[in-house]
Amino acid sequence: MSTSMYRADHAWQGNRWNQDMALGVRDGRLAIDGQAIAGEPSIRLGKYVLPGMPNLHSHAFQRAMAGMAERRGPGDDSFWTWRETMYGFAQRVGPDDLKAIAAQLYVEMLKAGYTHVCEFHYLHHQPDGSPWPDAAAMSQAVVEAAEEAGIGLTILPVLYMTGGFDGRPLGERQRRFGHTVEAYLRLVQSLRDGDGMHKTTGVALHSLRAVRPDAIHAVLGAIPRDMPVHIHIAEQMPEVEECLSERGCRPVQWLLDNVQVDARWCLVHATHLDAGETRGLAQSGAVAGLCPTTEANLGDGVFPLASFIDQGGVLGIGSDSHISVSPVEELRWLEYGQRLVARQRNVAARHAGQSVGESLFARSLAGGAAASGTAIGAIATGARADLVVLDDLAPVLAARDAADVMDSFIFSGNVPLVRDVMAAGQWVVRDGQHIDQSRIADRYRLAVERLKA
Ligand code: NGQ
Ligand code: ZN
Repeated sequence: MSTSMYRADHAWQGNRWNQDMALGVRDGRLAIDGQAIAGEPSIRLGKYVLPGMPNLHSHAFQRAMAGMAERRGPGDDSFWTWRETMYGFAQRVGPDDLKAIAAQLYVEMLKAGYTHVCEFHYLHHQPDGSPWPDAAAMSQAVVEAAEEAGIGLTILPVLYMTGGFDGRPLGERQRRFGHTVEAYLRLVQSLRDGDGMHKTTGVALHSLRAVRPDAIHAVLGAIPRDMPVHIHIAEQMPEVEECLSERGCRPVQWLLDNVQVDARWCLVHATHLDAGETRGLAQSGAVAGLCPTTEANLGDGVFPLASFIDQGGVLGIGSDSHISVSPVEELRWLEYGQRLVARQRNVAARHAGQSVGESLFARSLAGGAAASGTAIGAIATGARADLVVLDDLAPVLAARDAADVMDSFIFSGNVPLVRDVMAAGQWVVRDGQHIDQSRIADRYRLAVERLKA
């Protein structure tokens, strides 16, 4: 296969803007030759070219209920009342629905500048809890949706076994999520067969509430050492308190003390951390998976960003419940949550002169790539060719130097500044439009109307 040559006026590389960069794309991956030479045959991508952002946490089916849990119930609403609404919706979703919803969601992600998604997938079985004739039917629906949309996928089949820290059985509406360890490992193995540049299989433990210690150890002992491992860890205070009373320590501490937490781990919603946990998590090299718009929407709490960064912690972003689908909004709210609590400005920039937008963008590329378990998140030789071209004619970028572009992109835009998106060397978004968006949106509408009926 031949190499296609592109050039960018400014390319985000190695945590900074490099000027006049030549980018080769071959077999879906990048080959960087260095500075573009004027007059050399190549296609100009645009003025500002970024690596696509990995989205490290998604429950695709929840996209179709976004906005449907914002009406007050009889008492005080909370994460737990939202979860009841979500369970009610989840009951009705079958493989075709899931494929239609996920494909629409992934189109939206690409248009917003995400080029990879880690799908934390636990809607495994039929509504009554029995397996589909093809036990992997729901996972397969996710895989096919990602292929249709053209987004990179880390499929994380989720192990879900118990309804709480005390080991109580799954509730009636959780039965669709359940597996034995043996059946779970069979699912993981069957999904690994199709792995390649576009798809990586990892594992996910739903939470310490849902997986007993012996099952955690059994899974970790059975999978390759380099497989990504994701877990929901400390999102809500009631789960921190339940962990304290059942296990005598907080959830992040329990994990750090009982398994080898390292760079292949992603701790999603590591929201509630004491000082020791913040240090331990930062030193472990694991990724803190932050989902600021969902965490705000669900009333979770605020992550200790400044001290985590200061201790060398790794972080990435996810859109989780998809109440919003945009890396811009995740990063903006990550910073704004800190400002509101600390009554300070420019929190994610940790030294004088540093840009908040650049700090957050660079960190979430690196953490997102680590959580995805594949070579993405950088404009570098060998990385998958996932590129985002900004709309440099957008008024909010007028008169901005490269040094101010990231902050303007993250903080000042109200319309998407993403113009073109390349995923694995293929154009999937041109001029703000996804190449298959009308077919995928039409099918999505039919699916959600069917689910409503
Ligand atoms: C989930 N979502 O699995 O979809 C969870 C809620 C739970 C978020 N944590 C359910 N945002 O944690 O039990
Ligand atoms: Zn989640």
